[in-house]
Amino acid sequence: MSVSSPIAKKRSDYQQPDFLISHVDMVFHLDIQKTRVITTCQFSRNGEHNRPLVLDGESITLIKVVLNDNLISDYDVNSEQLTIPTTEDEFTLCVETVINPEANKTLEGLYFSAGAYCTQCEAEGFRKITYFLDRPDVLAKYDVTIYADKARYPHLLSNGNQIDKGQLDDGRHWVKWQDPFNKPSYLFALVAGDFDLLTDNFMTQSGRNVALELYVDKGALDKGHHAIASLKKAMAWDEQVFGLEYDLDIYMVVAVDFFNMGAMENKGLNVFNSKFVLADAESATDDDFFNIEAVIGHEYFHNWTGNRVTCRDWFQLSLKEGLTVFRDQQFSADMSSPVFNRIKNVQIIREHQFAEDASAMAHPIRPEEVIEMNNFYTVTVYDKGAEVIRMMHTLLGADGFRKGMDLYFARFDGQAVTCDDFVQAMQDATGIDLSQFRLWYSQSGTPKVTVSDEFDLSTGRYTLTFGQMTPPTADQKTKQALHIPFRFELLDEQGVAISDDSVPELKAKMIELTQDVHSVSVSGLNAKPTPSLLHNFSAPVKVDYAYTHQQLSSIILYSGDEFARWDASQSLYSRCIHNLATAPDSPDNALFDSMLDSIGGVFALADTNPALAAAMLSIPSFETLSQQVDEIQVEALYHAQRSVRHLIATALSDKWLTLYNNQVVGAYQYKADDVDKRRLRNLSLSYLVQGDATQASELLHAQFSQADNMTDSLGALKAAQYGKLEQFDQLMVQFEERWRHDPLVLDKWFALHANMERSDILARLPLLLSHEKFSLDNPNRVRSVLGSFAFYNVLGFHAIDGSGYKFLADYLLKLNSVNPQVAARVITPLTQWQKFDPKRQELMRYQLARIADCKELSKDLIEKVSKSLNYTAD
Ligand code: B3K
Ligand code: ZN
Repeated sequence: MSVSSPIAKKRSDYQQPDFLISHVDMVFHLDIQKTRVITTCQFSRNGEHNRPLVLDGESITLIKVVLNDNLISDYDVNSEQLTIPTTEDEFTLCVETVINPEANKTLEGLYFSAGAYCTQCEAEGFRKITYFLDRPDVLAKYDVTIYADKARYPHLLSNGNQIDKGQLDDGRHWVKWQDPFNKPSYLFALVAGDFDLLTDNFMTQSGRNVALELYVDKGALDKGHHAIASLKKAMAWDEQVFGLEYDLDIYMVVAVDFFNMGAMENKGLNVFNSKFVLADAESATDDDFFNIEAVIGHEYFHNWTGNRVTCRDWFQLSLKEGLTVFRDQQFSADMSSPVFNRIKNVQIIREHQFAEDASAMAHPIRPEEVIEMNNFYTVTVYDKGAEVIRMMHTLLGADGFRKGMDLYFARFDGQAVTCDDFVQAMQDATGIDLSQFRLWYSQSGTPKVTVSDEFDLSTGRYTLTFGQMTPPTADQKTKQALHIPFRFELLDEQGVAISDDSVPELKAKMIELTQDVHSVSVSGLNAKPTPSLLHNFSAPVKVDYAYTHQQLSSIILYSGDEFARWDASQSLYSRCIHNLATAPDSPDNALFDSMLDSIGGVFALADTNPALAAAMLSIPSFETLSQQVDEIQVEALYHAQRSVRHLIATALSDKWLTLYNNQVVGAYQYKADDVDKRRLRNLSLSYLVQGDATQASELLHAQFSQADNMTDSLGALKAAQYGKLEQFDQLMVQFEERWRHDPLVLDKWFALHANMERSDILARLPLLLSHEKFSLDNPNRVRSVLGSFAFYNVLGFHAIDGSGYKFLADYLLKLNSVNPQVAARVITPLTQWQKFDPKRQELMRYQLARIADCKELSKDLIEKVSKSLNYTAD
């Protein structure tokens, strides 16, 4: 079936705005159902034309329009626009609107939840607050005055500096804020509520004192210290690495429980999902601590990459997001283990971005057309975008990249620019030709680099040939050769890297692939070397080279690149799993021996490089394995993955027990050494539950009852879930009792239930959804249940009777009218039907068609569902 879609906006249709705004004055009279907003803007006509002023506006009630002090009525207003027929070149327009924050469950615009007012304007939410030129290339200075009841909303916050405040006789008070920086409307923010406040300060490198303020739910103050410490680290890091200082006198962060995504970088007033702010040892895991530091860093780094220099239009989103993800990745790497961080980055690409490329949603990091912008905050724009920035870093070197960044800010500070402007700055600062490199911005898809080699024993000449090819994607049939920085080295029989300065690629340990085929030759060798390929994942590509098992083992042991060692371990596991999935009755024993041998050797790394050891001892996820095959055989692949785990668990059981017992950690602290130990300990436990059940059960119980921290409690629960021990249900009951008051911990509990492998999962899910603590209004909760199920409960979601797909579709139809943005995220696994068997494809498409039939379908879902249903393979 085919579905027609609303009209898409195209990147090529960009036009400058007809009018500019120099100043915005806003007055908010906050009321839960009837908030009055009075917006007064100074407009000027942009260029020679006589077109009327057309403002964006959605879900708001227009009260009055005053043009240059005259009340007017000759305007046109419809559900999306307000058109003012004026011929003036400079004028003042005052628009009064009324909005209903309580009814706003989309969590976009101004909304009221959990007793507080909060805004979210990116990408196009400001138009739900007032009529405006709601586009990122209209920059203005804002004055904002907020009126509200003082007792209920003692804190009234907006961007910039507080410049005035007062008290009314009726119990209300008001605060006036002024943001001295020009900004686009998507960076506007307002928060009003009763919070606990944690304060600190940061002295910038030029000696300015910045007040840091963290606003959290009443009683949660103790959980804010890690976020504040992370913020200070991020501020110092940006000064050291990029020479970038914070520019206002105050930096505020507010944590809220109801938020569509992680956080938002509003100028001077970040709003965060409390998941990425609140942490203490008892309730947050090491991963939570890590993520808080990363997201706090990410939003802080946006102050320069996004706020000071912003996007000309939303097609350029990767200009700020790809670059800021790259910056937060570098920050996290500097704060902990670089290789472990790099592995995490790559896992996201392999699990999710490659899957997006293979689906109907495939798009370049700079999309060409968009129906609903919120659908393009994707792993492609963010994470592949970061990989593209990283490739420039690789090609230009750290110094060249820094020069490029300096030039970018010198040229474009205070402006709204394009991805091309960024690349041009990088090129101009270094003289390095990036013309072909720009294709990464316009071409979608996962390039495949096929490597082959030949060795002539008589001459000692070894030739390595690289071919690149990008398969067609749903959005783009023909592809061109890309500029790919491909890092590699050659290992001799002893595992030593071969050096030959007469071969430039070998000297640089990198070949720049720019054509369909390249080759590199080395002479004077007495044996065929082992190529160790794609060091540090130098490009977001798939590599195809016919390694022997011995070669992979040799890379695992000897490669000079830690990432490559991990990658070889994953290739070896993948081989075993695919071998078992396709030939369960005749496994390749030599392959399995080779794998167990190599992996057995990795245990020795646990003392010297525990982060790398933990990563190498973990097998690839189902999602990663899925991207390695043309058609996913769900049960075969899943059971093969489990069998290989089981084999590793039982064949190396003594080693797992020793490893478990060796990880002795004192009272909880979030510090690298302890994090590594807890990771190894919990990894060991998850293997141990597959072996001697009694022994594992005792260990697990002891760990669960003695844990002084959430990492170990949850580690025990996950191991119990994994081992399908009866203990699991019992521990979950205890866990719920202890944590039912804490929403963030309860989310973990919901998620553990939703991704549990059990035959009655579809009967249990409705129980979860009717749990008194479940609400479709709460995005974190929805993601915990529906998201965990659809993304990670492989056997449940892909049940061959289609019940998993139907379950998801039923709830998406409900969520559609509550929160379309979250619905459009959670639908992702259903849209990725292309790689499944014909029967499942049909079942998945059937549910998509059911969703498509919904009369009131949001633009968010229409875009995803219609693309997915209209997809045809070549
Ligand atoms: N810029 C925001 C994301 C906004 C998403 C809008 N649907 C958070 C971030 O990337 O930092
Ligand atoms: Zn961002």
